[in-house]
Amino acid sequence: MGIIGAGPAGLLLSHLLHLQGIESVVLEARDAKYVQHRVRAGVLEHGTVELLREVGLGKRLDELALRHEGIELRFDRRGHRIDFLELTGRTVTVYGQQEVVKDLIAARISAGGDVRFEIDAVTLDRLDGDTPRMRFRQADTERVLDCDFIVGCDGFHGISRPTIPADVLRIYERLYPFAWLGVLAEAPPSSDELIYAHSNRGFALHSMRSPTVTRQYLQVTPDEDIKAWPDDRIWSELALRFADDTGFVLTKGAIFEKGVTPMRSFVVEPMQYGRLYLAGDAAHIVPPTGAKGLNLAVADVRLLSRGLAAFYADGRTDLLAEYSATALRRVWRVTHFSWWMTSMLHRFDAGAEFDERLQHAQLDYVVSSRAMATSLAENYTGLPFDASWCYR
Ligand code: RFL
Ligand code: PHB
Repeated sequence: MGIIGAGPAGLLLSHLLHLQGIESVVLEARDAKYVQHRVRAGVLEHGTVELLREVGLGKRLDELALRHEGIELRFDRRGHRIDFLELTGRTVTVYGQQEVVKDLIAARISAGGDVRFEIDAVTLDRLDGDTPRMRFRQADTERVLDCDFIVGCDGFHGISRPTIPADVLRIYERLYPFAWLGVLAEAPPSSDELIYAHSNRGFALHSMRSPTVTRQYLQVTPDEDIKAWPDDRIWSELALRFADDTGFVLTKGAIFEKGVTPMRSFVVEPMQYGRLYLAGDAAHIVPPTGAKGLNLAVADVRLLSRGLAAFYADGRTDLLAEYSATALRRVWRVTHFSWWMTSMLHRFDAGAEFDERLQHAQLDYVVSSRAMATSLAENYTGLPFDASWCYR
């Protein structure tokens, strides 16, 4: 098996295959340090955590992660709690993506796994034959690897998806007229749970990584110049957007990481071509408002590993043949949820008063209807892998 990309999708797939006795080679463009320190997602769904535990990756997670039983939606200077545990019996877990990646790399290394970093110029061919081929450059040497299957886990900017002939792929995309400015700060969380705040100055999110580190985001323009955001401006803007009538106080601290993330929804169909499969961000991107991207990558590789295990154990090809169709049902559910959360919580163009009224009506409904709150909670904590045939 050839796997491109040592992000969460590629590394977890390699680990799951190893547990089934299937060997894989993972090719990664960056160095190991970079991959382990890239700051991204923070929220793991219930099912993601259960899976990580089941496959022996729960030790550090259980020591370091924070269990969250709900979130707060804040608007009109008032907070409203959505109680996930009470509504769904499920919780989410706050654990940085880079910690998941560290755990995965450690597991692959201790099992003697073949993960190669700093690999250049990966190209793919013979995808429609029985032995798809990867060519790449490793330490200035050109190499060729013939595989049974290749899985593109190389993220949104990878080479796998563009290798598929354009007339085979259908792309669905939505760009949003804003981005997120994200910071990590040495500051204890100002709330026990995440706060999603809708304000007339724009959206803000209060999240965390540990009892001493907060992760916070501000809605900004897509072309925002990060230099225009010295730390003081970030803190005062966060304070304004989180302000409520109970005197909420935001604890400040030293900001040690800052970045701007554009927002888009993107889905490609199908997620397979010949013996090439796509998983994770290589096949789809969601805006981060629903905290779904990493969890969706995990769901893809879980499904794919089952198809591959059935192929190697019994020669079955049906699960592999259905991979794209099955994965896409969850992908579109999550795409809808992420779009819905994004649309409800952000500020769109000034002057769009009709839209603002609609957002408000929707927020009001979510926090006053048990049915709507349950729908949010069910999606946020993650639809179970076995909830019905369609989310297998
Ligand atoms: P990744 O993590 O992008 O990994 C792809 C890997 O492929 C490598 N690569 C190549 N390697 C070899 N040859 C090439 N030609 C290559 N091209 C690329 C890259 O170096 C990289 O190592 O994709 P993967 O594994 O599919 O994982 C997806 C997640 O990383 C992503 O969905 C999440 O980070 C999204 N996301 C969130 N997801 C959640 O579930 N919960 C969250 O709370 C959450 N918050 C977020 C997020 C993403 C964010 N950013 C920065 C995009 C918050 C933010 C701000
Ligand atoms: C994070 O902690 O990075 C985070 C939390 C919730 C989101 C997105 C990102 O919706």
